[in-house]
Amino acid sequence: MKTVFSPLHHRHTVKTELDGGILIAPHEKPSRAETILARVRHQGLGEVVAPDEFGLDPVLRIHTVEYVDFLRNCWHDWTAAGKPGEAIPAVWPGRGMRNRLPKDIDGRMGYFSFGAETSITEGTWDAACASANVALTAQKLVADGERAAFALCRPPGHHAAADLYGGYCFFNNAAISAQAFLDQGAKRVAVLDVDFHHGNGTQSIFYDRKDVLTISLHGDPDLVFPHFLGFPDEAGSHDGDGYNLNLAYPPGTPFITWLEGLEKACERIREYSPDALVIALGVDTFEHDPISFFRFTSGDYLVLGERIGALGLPTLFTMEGGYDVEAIGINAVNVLEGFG
Ligand code: Q9C
Ligand code: ZN
Repeated sequence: MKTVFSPLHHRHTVKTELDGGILIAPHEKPSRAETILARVRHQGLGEVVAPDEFGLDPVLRIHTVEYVDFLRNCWHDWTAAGKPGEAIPAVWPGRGMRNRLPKDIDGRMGYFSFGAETSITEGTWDAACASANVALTAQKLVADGERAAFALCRPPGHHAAADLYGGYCFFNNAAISAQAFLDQGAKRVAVLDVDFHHGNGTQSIFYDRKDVLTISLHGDPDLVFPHFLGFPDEAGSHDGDGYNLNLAYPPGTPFITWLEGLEKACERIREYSPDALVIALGVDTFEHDPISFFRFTSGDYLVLGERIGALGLPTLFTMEGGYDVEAIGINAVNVLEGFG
């Protein structure tokens, strides 16, 4: 399997993550991608290729032009306003207030975000664009006939909605790629999200559509991020009714329990019979992940990959979360090796 990787991910290197009332060293850091890349090479998974440049058209199929403009100008506007630190929102349009885009940068930060843990810096825009290009390059490999490809995306994408960033995500690489498959002739695409956290951005983007089936297995949002989406009664709306599936699990969930959910997800995917499959691949389900509460072992990821491979579909993997950097390479590449 080929891997697509861009060193431009380093442009998004932030010093801060708001957590517990203080600014900590971010969990989502450059060494994550470098460790995965080193493991890809060490295992001889396949060729590592640089991304092509796709421009913003495929991004604008998913994200609004106002949001894309905001992200492009965010750092400039933030520093021009004299802010001394990294760009962090502190105010949002709460219940009963107006959903109106303000001129002021503090207002714009809150308008286009759903959390404050995701700091923005000078190179964030460049890295987010590169991450989307990585996904689109891998998507093209699959559309052109490869059985599978690995988009080693950083920053991740599955929490980003059409006009919202958060959860360390800016552009929804999995959604952009799913839309690219459709725009290139696919009739149906499935997105299966195996990251520990609910794929709220992907769900919301495709919630009223049936040309993209969205499935996410994740920690119960009653207990963990993203808190406000990802419950099992969210089945889709309008045309999309019946085309979203959420499977939520409690703290301490071991792989064998989660695997029953994966089998349900696979059954639903077989019934849907998509032309392509996108896997939002997070390995923050790992037993030693610092911000999560499942109990997967490294060996479990081989089985996870094998079950996805058994679907026999053209498959694109987009990298999402995973914060135990020591194990992230082994765990992510185990999925790809298990896939076969
Ligand atoms: N105390 C992804 O896995 N909450 N994003 C962190 C830490 C945000 C995870 C709280 C988690 C976002 C792509
Ligand atoms: Zn995650």
